[in-house]
Amino acid sequence: MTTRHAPLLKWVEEVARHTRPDHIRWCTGSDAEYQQLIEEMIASGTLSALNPETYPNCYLHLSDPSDVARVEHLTFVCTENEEDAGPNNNWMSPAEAHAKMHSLFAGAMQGRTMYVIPYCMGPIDSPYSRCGVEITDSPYVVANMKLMTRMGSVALGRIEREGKFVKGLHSTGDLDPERRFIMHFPDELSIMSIGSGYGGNALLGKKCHALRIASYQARTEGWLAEHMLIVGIESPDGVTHYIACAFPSACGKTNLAMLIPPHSLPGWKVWTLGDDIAWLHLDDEGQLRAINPESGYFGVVPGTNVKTNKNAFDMITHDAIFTNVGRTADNEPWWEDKKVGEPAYDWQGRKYRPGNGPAAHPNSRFTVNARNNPSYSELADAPEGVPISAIVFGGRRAKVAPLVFEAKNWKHGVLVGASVGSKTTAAAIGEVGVIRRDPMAMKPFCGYNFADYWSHWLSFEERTDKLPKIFHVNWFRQDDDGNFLWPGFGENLRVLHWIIDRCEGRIDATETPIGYLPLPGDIDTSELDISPETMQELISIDVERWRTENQHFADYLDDFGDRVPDALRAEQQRIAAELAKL
Ligand code: GTP
Ligand code: SPV
Ligand code: MN
Repeated sequence: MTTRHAPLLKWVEEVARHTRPDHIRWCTGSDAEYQQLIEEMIASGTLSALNPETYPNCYLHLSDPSDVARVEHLTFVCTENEEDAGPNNNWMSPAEAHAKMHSLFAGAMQGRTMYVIPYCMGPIDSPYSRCGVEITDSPYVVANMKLMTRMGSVALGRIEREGKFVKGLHSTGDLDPERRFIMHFPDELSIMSIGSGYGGNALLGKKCHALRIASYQARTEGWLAEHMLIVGIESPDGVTHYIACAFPSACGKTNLAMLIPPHSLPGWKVWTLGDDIAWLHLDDEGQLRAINPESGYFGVVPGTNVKTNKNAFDMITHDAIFTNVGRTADNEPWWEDKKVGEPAYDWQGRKYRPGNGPAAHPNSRFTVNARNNPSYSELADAPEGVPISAIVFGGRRAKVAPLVFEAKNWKHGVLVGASVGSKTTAAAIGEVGVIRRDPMAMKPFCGYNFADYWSHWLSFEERTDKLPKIFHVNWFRQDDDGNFLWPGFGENLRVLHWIIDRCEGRIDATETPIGYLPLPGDIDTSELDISPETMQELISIDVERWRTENQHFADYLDDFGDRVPDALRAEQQRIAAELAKL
């Protein structure tokens, strides 16, 4: 296989001349090709097969111990003007970045096979979908792209018809963190990544294309590329509301997207459309619609068990790739909080010893096709996407943020999104557990200046009068001993129930400067082991803490100077003034 698309052919030839692979392989995306790659990786030691009785077609990959998460400090947005990348991004001039990458890629693929992966982000027939081609020397990347995107011949067909595609060049290089960079050239629709084989650093269709490059394109084209799950909530009367939720990395998107309703909410059903990324467009009627550009999941493994997320637990018992988990003596994958089995080996392949730390790396991941998920919605393949009733922001906050509140209007909702703060997690290299500003859960993923991004969000109000309501949730409130106050997981449906009731105008709420809070009793707590006092604490605000929070946000906006939209400043000042009066 090759292509009749001349610019693609020319680029592939140029890359091959420069990186000097032994072989070039155009990927068709067939099941046979996947199986062959798996066998080659088993032969080379890149993968090992897990227990074929209990985990059929499941494989384990152990990455280099220095290559276990996204590297935000080595990720750059390369625009001509530094201001266009904004203080939220690392910036390098395109000329300097090209020079650096050119020398790092010289001969990088010698002795290796170069794979050419045409892929389509989004349903293959959707006008909202976009294509790309990733060139990589990692067969592990090819296998993951097969599970997570529509890749191969179908995507190449669309590229040949449309002509336009995002160019992604990837090599694992020598895995030396000193020679690891992830560069984005939004004006050239191109990405270059070297020195890592892990997740978002290497699967270029995901964060690099579907968020950083796509957000940049979306701004000029009038849509949004967001770090959001998409879930359908069907009430017992048969009405389904689609909700898009933006939570930072490892803050609960996958879990919410495939939630199992608790016994106390009989007749409710949950449908998964996506667990990580949403592309949002206004349709001809002014309705906001979402598609999921991905077709598989790259999800956090630790914490997944029958109680927390049975859908995920079941879907990773077959046809899955595990990265950096431990293993039991009978060759099943093992991770912290799995609740069954015992670890025999850890994620570095060593005999398990508690003194060496957890058996599974905290950012260990599973890769599966979305169709493995028992709650998969066929509408994930609908070219027109699904209509969105509510947008929900959230973060990991031990204090301050209540369980749920509703923004007063779109402008206020944009402030609620822009002021998201959350504890850092193991999804990125760096300190874990420190609060940082993570606007719209896009801090690591917005491909341009956040101030311009907030203006773009605000501009939707001028284009339609049918925008969804905006909410904020926090599943992670803790008491002074560090215990979670809210049970979370399946029980989060109780909060979604309140959100839907608010969207339907069925219930009232308490008005406060930060938004509308649930009235006591409106969040159903039947069958929950939670005291009325705790529940009251979860749905009220601590005025002093919110004054500090508002001031932190005001200081954060200062980093963006004059580019901050006036409407956002005005919202922040309104809230400050109202809080001062309490
Ligand atoms: P990325 O894939 O990194 O974007 O993460 P994500 O937002 O999809 O996070 P995910 O759902 O994988 O959850 C990450 C961690 O948070 C897991 O260890 C979960 O067990 C835990 N978690 C998810 N939902 C809840 C919840 O409602 N309550 C509590 N306490 N923990 C949760
Ligand atoms: C995240 O970090 O938000 C992820 C995992 O979803 S990765 O694909 O590695 O970015
Ligand atoms: Mn993510």
